[in-house]
Amino acid sequence: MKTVSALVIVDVQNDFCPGGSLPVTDGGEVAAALNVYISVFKKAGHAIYATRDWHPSKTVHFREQGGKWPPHCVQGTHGAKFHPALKLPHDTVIITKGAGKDEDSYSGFQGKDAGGRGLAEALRAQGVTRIFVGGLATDYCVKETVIDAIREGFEVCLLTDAVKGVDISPGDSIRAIETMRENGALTATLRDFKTAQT
Ligand code: VGL
Ligand code: ZN
Repeated sequence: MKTVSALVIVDVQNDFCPGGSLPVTDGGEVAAALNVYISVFKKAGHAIYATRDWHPSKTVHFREQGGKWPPHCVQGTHGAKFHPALKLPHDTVIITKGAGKDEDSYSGFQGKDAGGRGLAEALRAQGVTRIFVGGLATDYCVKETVIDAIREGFEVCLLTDAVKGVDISPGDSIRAIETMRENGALTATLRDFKTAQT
């Protein structure tokens, strides 16, 4: 079967970056790495997807309603916007997730595109069989997105130089990468793409 690739960028939003309400240390730095991947994938003619956390102001996901997190990525706020350093092409497919007040979800595969299609359905409609995943945060949304992608039958490659984690407990991100590998994810860095191109 023909392999068709896509780039899936997970939750590179202001609230997950320094200055935001749930900042990942150096979260903004993934934008620079992802911009290089964006141009590599664009040149190859591959589709680009970007997920966004998109919560109502009250949701079971937030501490005040019994969840785990301080408010973040509230719909329509500055914190919910993609980080300004991330150069998303105009035809990026935006996947919105966590929009329901009873939704305590992490995976991009629980999100929907502008037409209401789930991520798996949208990818399949474009014939995508393999996804390359980067973004925030390694130990939450990236991990859940990768594991769901494998469960949905996609080949998955984690871009380890384009992810950063929350690390509430030290080592969470490293353990998350191990878990993704155990589930069948491959890993790569930009260097693999440069050598593949020459
Ligand atoms: C995320 C915590 C809460 C993430 C989202 O994008 O990894 N983490 N909501
Ligand atoms: Zn969230």
